[in-house]
Amino acid sequence: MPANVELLGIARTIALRAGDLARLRRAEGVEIAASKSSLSDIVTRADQEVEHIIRGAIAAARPNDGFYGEESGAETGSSGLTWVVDPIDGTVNYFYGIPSYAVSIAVVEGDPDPQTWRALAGVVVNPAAGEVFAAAAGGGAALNGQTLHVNHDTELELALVGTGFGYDATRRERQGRVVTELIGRVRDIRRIGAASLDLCGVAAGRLDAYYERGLNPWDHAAGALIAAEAGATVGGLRDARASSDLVVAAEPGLFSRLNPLLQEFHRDDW
Ligand code: LIP
Repeated sequence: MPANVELLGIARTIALRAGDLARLRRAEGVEIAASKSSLSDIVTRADQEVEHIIRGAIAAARPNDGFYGEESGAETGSSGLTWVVDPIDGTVNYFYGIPSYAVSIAVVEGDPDPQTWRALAGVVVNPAAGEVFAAAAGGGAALNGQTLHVNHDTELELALVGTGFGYDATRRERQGRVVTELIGRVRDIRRIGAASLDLCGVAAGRLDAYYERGLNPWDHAAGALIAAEAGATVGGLRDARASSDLVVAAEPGLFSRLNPLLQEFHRDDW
């Protein structure tokens, strides 16, 4: 089994190359290739092209590892490791030219299931901002080589909380009602539009907390490790691990104050 820092090096090299391509394609103009779960859930030709080069580079570097990507699906490997990839997280931002999108690459031990995997290394590159967030399990988290630490001792009423909304209109309405319940109890809400950058925002102290329901594994695989390595508590509903039911990341004290509220607001299955 390679060391986590070796895996991180592979992830970083590939993510930087993928980020350069994403930025180039954005400058050339972005075309929608298809829509997925709804008309607003788009995939661009750049998403597909970027994932293609990521998948090829990982196969060349780690031919026996598994792959699980947003656009090209899953392939089981024989090594016990799986690369979990969102080629362009924040696709709608990318399509509109909003400079908050990211290449997210993580490598996990075990099945690509957030309920059971052990994340070993993760990289989130925001090409528009020239920011590289990275973490190896047990090795801390960094932004462009500078060590990251979450905020601490944040009271709920002074917490800046990130969240996001799904592509299904009915779910978005429910998520909007959760924001209505929460916004008067915290400092303010931010909707950045890319879960990986939200989670890296918690790691960097740009957000005190982040939560979202309905995320796919590739949305949070790398960012959750980066947040955890920067000192955040990362979890899901009640004592569950982060999953599509709910992803919550916050500095530990705030997590214990925020999580009961989020459990109450997400008590129903919707
Ligand atoms: C996005 C997430 C974001 C969520 C969006 C979308 P995508 O992922 O990163 O947090 O609010 O609805 O799911 O689709 O851009 O890869």
